Amino acid sequence: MSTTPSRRRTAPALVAAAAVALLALTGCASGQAAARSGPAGSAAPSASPTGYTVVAQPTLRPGDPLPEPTGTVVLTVSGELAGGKAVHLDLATIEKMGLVEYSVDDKQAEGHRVTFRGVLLRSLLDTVGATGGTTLHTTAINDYAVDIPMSDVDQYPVMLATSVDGQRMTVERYGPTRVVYPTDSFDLDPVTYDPRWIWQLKSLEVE
Ligand SMILES: Nc1nc2c(c(=O)[nH]1)N[C@H]1C(S)=C(S)[C@@H](COP(=O)(O)O)O[C@H]1N2
Ligand SMILES: [Mo]
Repeated sequence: MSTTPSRRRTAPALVAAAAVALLALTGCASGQAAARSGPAGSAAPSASPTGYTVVAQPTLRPGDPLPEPTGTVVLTVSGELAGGKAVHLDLATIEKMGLVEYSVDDKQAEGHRVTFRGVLLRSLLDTVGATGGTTLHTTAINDYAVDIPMSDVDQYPVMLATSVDGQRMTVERYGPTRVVYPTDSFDLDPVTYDPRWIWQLKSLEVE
């Protein structure tokens, strides 16, 4: 059984990101070089040095008992969980784990720049007791499947989006939930990372 304190790995990455952003703000050349700049004319990276803006603090936190779903179950989390058994989540429960947002160019699905709002995957995993593991095996409603290394969620503000541009995402619109990567704020090679933008997410298995 792994006792890896994965949450702690988040801190250095965020501190580093903040330092880079501060250097950029002060106009330091090396800081500017380190911060990713998009093509000329594209929107500036999200205002926050962490790459996301906090919209709502969590009201459901790690260690709190998880409420039984009252709405439609949109996501099942299984595998290496502190509670031992799989967790079934509705949108309301997911959104109690704290809401963040950031904008990205969603070339692959929406086809343009949008703002996603949702919960950080790291927060969701911590709240359901998935503090260990090295891989997230994910599957979608259409049976698309992809593995997300746990290091992604520790290093980057990978989001489980529950809305896009203020609207719920239907299945036709790649919902009800989708995994989103912070491509505005971090230099993420599309060859590696695009396949990890799984939409119509159905399940996460922690291994
Ligand atoms: N649910 C679901 N999510 C998915 C896919 C899919 O088929 N179904 N394709 C993935 C792959 S392989 C990539 S590269 C990106 C973009 O897919 P597209 O180029 O087919 O739009 O979305 C990913 N997310
Ligand atoms: Mo792909």
